[in-house]
Order: sequence, then C-alpha cells, then structure tokens
Amino acid sequence: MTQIEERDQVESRPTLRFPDRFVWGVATSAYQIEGAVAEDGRGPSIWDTFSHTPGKVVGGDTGDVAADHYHRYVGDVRLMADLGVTSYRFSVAWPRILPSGSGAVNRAGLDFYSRLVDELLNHGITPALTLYHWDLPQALQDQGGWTNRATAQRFAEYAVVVARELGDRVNFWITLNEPWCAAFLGYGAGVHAPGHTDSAEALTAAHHLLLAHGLAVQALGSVLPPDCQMAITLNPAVARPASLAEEDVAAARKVDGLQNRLWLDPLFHGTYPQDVVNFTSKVTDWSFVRDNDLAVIATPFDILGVNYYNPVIVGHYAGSGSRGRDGHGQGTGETWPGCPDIQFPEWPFRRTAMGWPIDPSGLYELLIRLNRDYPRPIMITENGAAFDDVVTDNNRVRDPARAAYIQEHLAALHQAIADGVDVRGYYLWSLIDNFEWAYGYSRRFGIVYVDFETQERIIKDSGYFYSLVARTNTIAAP
Ligand code: IFM
Repeated sequence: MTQIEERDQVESRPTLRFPDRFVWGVATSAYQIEGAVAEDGRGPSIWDTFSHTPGKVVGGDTGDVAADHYHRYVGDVRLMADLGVTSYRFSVAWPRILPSGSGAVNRAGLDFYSRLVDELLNHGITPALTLYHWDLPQALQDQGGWTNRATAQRFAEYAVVVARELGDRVNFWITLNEPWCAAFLGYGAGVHAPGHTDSAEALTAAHHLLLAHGLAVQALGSVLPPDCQMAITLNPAVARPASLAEEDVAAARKVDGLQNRLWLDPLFHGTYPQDVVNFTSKVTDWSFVRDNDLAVIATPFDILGVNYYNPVIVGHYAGSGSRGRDGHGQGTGETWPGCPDIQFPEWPFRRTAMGWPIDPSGLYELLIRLNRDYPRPIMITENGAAFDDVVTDNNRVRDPARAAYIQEHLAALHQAIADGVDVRGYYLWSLIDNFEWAYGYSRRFGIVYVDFETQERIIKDSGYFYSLVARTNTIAAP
C-alpha cells in the first residue's frame, strides 16, 4: 500500500461519537501517588506496614514518596487541565483523616483534600471521590481489620466526616474500590495488605466490606445534598470457560460466583448466591451474616462503577501441580475459596506488561451482561494498561500499544452504549505512573510518565491521544 492509500484508509474510518456530556476522566488512588506518608498527622495504613515488610513488594518499593502528589497536586491538576479531561477520580486516605481509624479527626488531612477539590473546580474539573482504595488505618487492622464487623461501622463514620467537609463541592461519591481485591487478595491470597492467607477471613472480609458500603450509603444519604450521586466500584470478572465441556463451564461459573455475583447479588437483590454459599461451606459457615445485614447492603445507590482490564479463561482442574495464572499473577489457592477444582489455562492473547490479556470484547460482553442482570447507570471507573515505557532522547514517550489499548476499549464501550447500555463516562487508569501495589514501581499505567528520581512528568503519546478523545468526544473506529 502506498502512503497515500494508507492515509486514505485511515481517514475513511468512521468516527465514533460519544453521548453529549459524556465524562472523560482520569483516575488515581491515594497510596499509589501521594507519598508524604508521615506528614501533617497522617497515621499508618496497612499498605505502609505491608510495603515495609521485606519480600512483599517488588524491589522493596514503598509508597513513602510515590509520585509526591501530596506536594505536587497543583501541577498535577494543571496537567489534567492541559489534557482537557473533565473529571478526576481520586481517593481519600482514611488514615489522613482519622489517623487511628476512628475518634480524633486530623484537620490537616481534610484540608489537603479540600485544597485539591478547590484546585480541580477552579480548573473546571469535576471531582469524583473514592472513600476506600485499600489503605485501611493500621490501628483498625490491629483490631482485626475487615474481619472485624466493627470496621464497617468505623467506615460509615469516616464517610460522614469526609462528606461533611466536601459534600458541598463533590457530587460523585464512590464508597469502595474493588472490594474483591481487598478481601481476596488481601486476606486470601496474601499478595495485598494485610497479607493474610485464610479463605475464611477473605469471605468474612467480603461481607464486612459490603456491609461497610451499605452503612456508608445510608449515612451519606443523611449528610450529602440530595443531588449527589453514590456509587460502588467493582472489578467484575469476564470469566470465560476454556471449552464448552460441562465441567469447564462449571469452573467459570465458580469464578463468576466469587468475583461477580457474591458482590452484585447482595447489592442489587439483597441475597447471597446460593451456589457460592454451598461451594464455600467447607471454608466458612457464613455465620458472620447477621439479621438485617443484607437489607443494609441492598440500600439503593445511583451508579455502578466498573473497572475492566481483561477477561479470564477458566477450566476444570482435576490434577495436581501448576494451575496457571488467574489474571492477577497469583495462584488459585486461597484466592478462590472452595475452588480446588479450577485452573486458568494460558491462552494466546496479546498481553500487557502485567501479563494481562488484551481483549476489548470482554468489556462489551461485561457491560451487556451487567445491563441485563443488574441494570443501573454505569461509570467506567478504571480501564488502562501497563507497558514498558522508555523516554526517548527528545524527552518523548512513544507508547502506541497503550494508545491502541485505549482506542480499542473505547470502541467496545461505544458499541455497548449503542446497544443500549447506560454508561455515563470513562476514567482512564491512570493519570500518572504510580505505585502498582505488590509490583511497586516496576509497572507503569500512566498516560503521563513519572521519573521517580526527579518527579519530572512527561505526557506520553497515549496522553496526547486521550486528550484528543476528551476534547472531541470522539474516536476513530479502530
Ligand atoms: O493500580 C490498580 C488500581 O489501584 C486498582 N485497579 C487496578 C489497577 C491496576 O492494577
């Protein structure tokens, strides 16, 4: 093909336009970017403890400094404005607000988020606030963390403190981010803080996280102005059976049970899925569920936040030995309580630097399914990809694979909207490179590169690409 033919082909691709007022955002979380872990009265969180425990995080990395956003937030907001995004999803660090998890409020912590919100609003950027993105105050972990029912109540109290301060300026409130990770990676697989490996604890934590969400929605309802939107963000699995064999289909159904229905059924219908209760019965008797809990969990909320990165392929497992990856880089042991009979076979996908398969059709499939089984307006609260970025001599970061990932997923999203799914917006993960949990700084998800030595920020090519999308509300069909 000649260059002119190539150009004509590109230009003849249809333009896909998103709905008017579609939100174009970027997302981050507190521990991953803020640093300043011991400043202005912040208390320690479970991630401080975990990252400082030798062997838990690649390279011994910690969030002590991270992207130094605590000191650089003004510049980071300016970056967002330069990119032309219309919203910013950030999380509040609970231990900045309540250093001991409950009781005395730390005024300096509230002031930081108040300044951040004002800065955003001054630049015409809508704040979207997540109350819990995994940085539980260590003091609460010392009392059992999410396995302690009282933590749910403490969370609701914390939510009220933040809402009283910011409710006049923040309209979009997300209670929890990916509680599946907090429960199963934190208390089951042990690859996230607090690093426990106990299936019964993981299921107990899952219930208390859901209870915390329900209690917080109720409490926020009495504090926030009526036009505020309340949400929870899940990371639902697109669990595809490795074959049409009955036992592979049953294996995929188990993953669907633990990562999807365990959360969505109580939130939407006030019930736990009976098959999950049954196949986990050797692990726990579920006595942590008390009268009225499910009614609290099912308290209506406005928006379902959806984080999507990749699908997983699930097969039946009959033998011993290696059972493959599960899309999160850990084994199947305690991550999947009651599932010694499942495996995650390798599949010939393109992959990101996380090793996660690239398959935008999973996003489409997920949205259609959610809309069918759990209808509610949806916000894509995270989607993005890690790649091994390199800064070139002229200070550019050429990351065509990330731009392609974004474009392909936006096309899938556009199709889902065209097919009737009510999606209100899209937050790209992430604004800047940051502390990728157990992978430390070895994985880069940002559309803005961060040199962690100098803290210099460089907009990557994918950042310029996303900026064009946000400004025009369109993409070219991939
Ligand atoms: O970095 C994380 C984020 O904190 C939660 N969702 C997935 C991202 C990429 O792993």
